[in-house]
Amino acid sequence: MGRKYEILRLLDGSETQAAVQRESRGRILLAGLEGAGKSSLYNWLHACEVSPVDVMAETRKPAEEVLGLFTLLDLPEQDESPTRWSSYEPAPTMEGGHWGTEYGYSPDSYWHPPPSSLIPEAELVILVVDAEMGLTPGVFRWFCRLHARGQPLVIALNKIDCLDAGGVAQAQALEQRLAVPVVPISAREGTNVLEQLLPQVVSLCPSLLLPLGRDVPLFRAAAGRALVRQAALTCGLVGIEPVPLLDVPFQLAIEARLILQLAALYGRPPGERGGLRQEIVIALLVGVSLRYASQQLAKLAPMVGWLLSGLLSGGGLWVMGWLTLHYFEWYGRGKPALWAGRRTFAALPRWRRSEEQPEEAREA
Ligand SMILES: Nc1nc2c(ncn2[C@@H]2O[C@H](COP(=O)(O)OP(=O)(O)OP(=O)(O)O)[C@@H](O)[C@H]2O)c(=O)[nH]1
Ligand SMILES: [Mg+2]
Repeated sequence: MGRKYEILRLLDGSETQAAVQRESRGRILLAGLEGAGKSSLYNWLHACEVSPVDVMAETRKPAEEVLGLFTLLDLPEQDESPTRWSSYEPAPTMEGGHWGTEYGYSPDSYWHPPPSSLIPEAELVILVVDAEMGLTPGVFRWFCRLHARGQPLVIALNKIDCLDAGGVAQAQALEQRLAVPVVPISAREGTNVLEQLLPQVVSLCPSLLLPLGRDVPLFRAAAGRALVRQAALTCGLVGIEPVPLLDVPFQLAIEARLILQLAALYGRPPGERGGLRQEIVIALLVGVSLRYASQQLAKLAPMVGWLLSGLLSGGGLWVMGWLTLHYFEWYGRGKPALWAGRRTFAALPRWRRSEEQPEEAREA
């Protein structure tokens, strides 16, 4: 790689890329008793019918279904051992001398749920609870098991469309009782899912912001905006330091990382053939040069200058991040980039735009 690409190595460094790739992976366990609404929630988030929704919720299926970021886990209502059943749960019925013959299950397969040790690893657990059923002994037992594993846990109190007053009172009561966040939702209608449930997930486990944005198209733009906000805040704080130019490497690193994160969010990994290397450099050069010039000037005046510098830093990154976000947003839709910088540089001879653009984008 020639000298002119050295700056690319700095900005598009493999360490930053690897860190962003690590951030892009994650796992969320979507657990709940049968019929609680796991499949409905997954399908609503992904705007398609991927996981079958059962009208006959008691139908038995494999306990675990891995779908990208989410692992759907059916939790049987009954405890692991029939001998441990107590008076509040009915004993299994015998059908003509056979156990559960209508479903074709033997006592072993029918009554043995996955042991706790087989619950898949995840960064966070969403326990889906049927609001109409409430906190049954079965739900409570599984809650205790999942909670004891130490991963962050949020309860999605589902089917609130069937309750009066949106299930707010039930959610509060459950939250007080179990001391974990409870979000009332309707998986069927999508009520509170994007507005409350996913933000709650991210606040419990911030590293899931990027994977969630990647996996859930409806949440992508919100995740992008949150990433831009976080980076702008960090950049603003770094920009307050008083020594001119000392902050520049840090600012560049924050900026490059943000672009890599946004690229990962929209499934455009830098470094791929015809990838984003040039775009990263253009973003950094165009967005940064004006900002740093004014910032370094501002540092000549103490106190006010430092604050001004921090504001310029954070504000500049916010504008650049916002433009980048829109660029990816439009690029993903196959439309021409809105970003003026891209158009300017599109005329450069080394710009291998034709190799990387989707067919519709080239036609547009
Ligand atoms: N009213 C209402 N019904 C819902 C809601 N979410 C799910 N249901 C219904 O509840 C039933 C079970 O939903 P599923 O999404 O299949 O539940 P599940 O947890 O995946 O069930 P299993 O895969 O059998 O464990 C279906 O009839 C859904 O239509 C909701 O928010 N409101
Ligand atoms: Mg299901």
